[in-house]
Amino acid sequence: MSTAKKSDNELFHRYRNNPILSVNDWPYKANSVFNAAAAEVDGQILLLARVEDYRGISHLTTARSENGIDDWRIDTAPTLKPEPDKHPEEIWGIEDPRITWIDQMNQWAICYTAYSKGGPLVSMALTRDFKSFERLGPVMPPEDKDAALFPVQFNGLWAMLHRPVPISAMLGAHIWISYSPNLKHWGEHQEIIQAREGGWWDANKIGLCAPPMQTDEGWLILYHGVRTTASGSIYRLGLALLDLENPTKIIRRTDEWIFGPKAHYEREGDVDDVVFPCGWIKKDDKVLIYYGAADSRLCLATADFKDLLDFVLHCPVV
Ligand code: M1P
Repeated sequence: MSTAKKSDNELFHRYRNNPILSVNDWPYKANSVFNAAAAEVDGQILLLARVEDYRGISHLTTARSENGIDDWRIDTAPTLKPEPDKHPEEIWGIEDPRITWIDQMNQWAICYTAYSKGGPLVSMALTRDFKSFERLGPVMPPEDKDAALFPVQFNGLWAMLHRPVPISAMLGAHIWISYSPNLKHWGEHQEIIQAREGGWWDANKIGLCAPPMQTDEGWLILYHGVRTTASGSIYRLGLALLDLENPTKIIRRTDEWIFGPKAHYEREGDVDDVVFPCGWIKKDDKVLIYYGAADSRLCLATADFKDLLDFVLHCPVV
């Protein structure tokens, strides 16, 4: 893969020909294509992209590629559309999916944001082929988003990371873990990664990006931190490591961000200064992140898996 030189302090190299997908490639009219989940399906890279239409309502559409870089084959119509008649919580669209392969169920689980009249909430669907979907409906009430499942059970329970938002912004928005016996009913809620305070890059509001990645050292977590400035928010990325056996326990966390908006396609768009990956793929010794740039287009960046792990392992013990 041909990549651009990595910027200072960043572990990821931007793909030289970013963006990899935009509305210019889309087979039907759309305002923006961004925040895609990613999975390796039948030897191909599948992206489940958030597509926003000209009403401002989002749906999800798949794009498939042999090499995960170009020659994308895009569904000619929305793959997963909001169904407000059956699912009123989807009235204002469905957004920001994360995909996890559940070996035990022999299918993919998709966590996505359903935009209800009461605010954004976490919904879930299952699929074997990304053509037909079994909706499980809302699994967390509003406001809650940025959710993904772990691929395995812990003591017989499924686990999900998610980001509820408290009544007062003063309390900060943090990453929680919850457990379920059946993917439908969730409990044992616990806050595990806190947004920092004051001048930090991840002060006050954080959220999970891609689903947890299993490594020998622990569950590798990619999350975004939102810095509020006089001219708007800046979305940057950091890493954390959770205990393999007990993901409620956080082992390490990066103090510095590892990737942030720098390229023009990340700095300018419908929402400036946003990098927002909902999917990552480990391919041999590389990790590929697929990220929404400025809420407008889809981009790719790669890192050495070893560099990511070394970096987080050299960060302070939490
Ligand atoms: O505009 C930036 C992002 O804002 C929201 O993310 P979060 O609630 O985690 O801050 C989402 O609307 C997301 O889709 C969007 O990219």
